[in-house]
Amino acid sequence: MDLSALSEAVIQGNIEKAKELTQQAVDAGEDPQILLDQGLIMAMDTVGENFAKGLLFVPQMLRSAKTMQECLAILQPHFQAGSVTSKGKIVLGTVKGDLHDIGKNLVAMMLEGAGFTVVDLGVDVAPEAFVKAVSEEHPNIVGMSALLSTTMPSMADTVRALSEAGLREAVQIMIGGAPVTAQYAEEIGADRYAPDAGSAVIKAKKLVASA
Ligand code: B1M
Repeated sequence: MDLSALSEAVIQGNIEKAKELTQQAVDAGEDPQILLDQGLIMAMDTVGENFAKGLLFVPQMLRSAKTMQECLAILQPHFQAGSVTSKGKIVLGTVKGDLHDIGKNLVAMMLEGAGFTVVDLGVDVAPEAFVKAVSEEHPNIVGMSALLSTTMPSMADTVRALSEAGLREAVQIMIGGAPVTAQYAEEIGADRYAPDAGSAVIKAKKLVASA
């Protein structure tokens, strides 16, 4: 299926058109993963490139983000595996100072679909809030997302805060987000880096199994 019309609708921030095309594609039996990767995520990459080139501005970026979120809501039921027993618990959030949540929400959606219990702390999550959630929720994994190079250091602050609270050994830490790398994960003492939502699920399963 040609997904260029869907991508274009997301780039234009045309919510109604994008929803209609997503629904049509789902009804026609298109693989939700292909819709996601080749229709929606590729569109957001173009939006990011256009923003970086000064071809569009924050309000348009916001509109495209809203469009993507509405399309994701249509895809969400198709990623739910309906697992009964929890595979483990993950406390997840976008780090302090960072408001990007589409990738984090996608990671949450995929993990839930794979049977994990997800405690989503939202965006702009301070290290202390991660520490509080870990002491209250006793998760297997702490997941942090950052989309800005300026907010990545908050991941290191959170690892440090967990150590200072005596909770570092009680959890596995996974990080991700566009500017994040495996090397950065190693540098700050996180256990795993995942480049996308699919690998986040695979790595979460391995982390729980190895704990
Ligand atoms: Co912003 N933004 N943004 N933005 N934005 C980027 C990130 C940017 C790369 C655009 C650009 O310049 N090319 C740039 C960052 C540059 C940098 O630091 N390296 C940028 C900037 C500069 C900014 C502002 C500073 C702009 C301004 O105000 N001047 C501002 C900052 C606000 C803040 O956070 N304090 C800002 C604001 C915004 C909006 C609010 C308008 C909006 C976000 C809306 C929302 O999220 N609700 C927005 C958007 C939409 C983007 C782009 C266009 C798209 C992000 C996105 O949703 N991608 C983005 C450009 C880009 O990334 N191509 C950009 C789709 C999403 C599915 O991918 O989030 O990467 P992603 O998630 C992936 C993986 O990274 C991974 O899995 C996901 C799915 O496969 N992953 C994990 C993510 N988290 C993970 C966690 C894991 C594992 C994997 O484990 C726990």
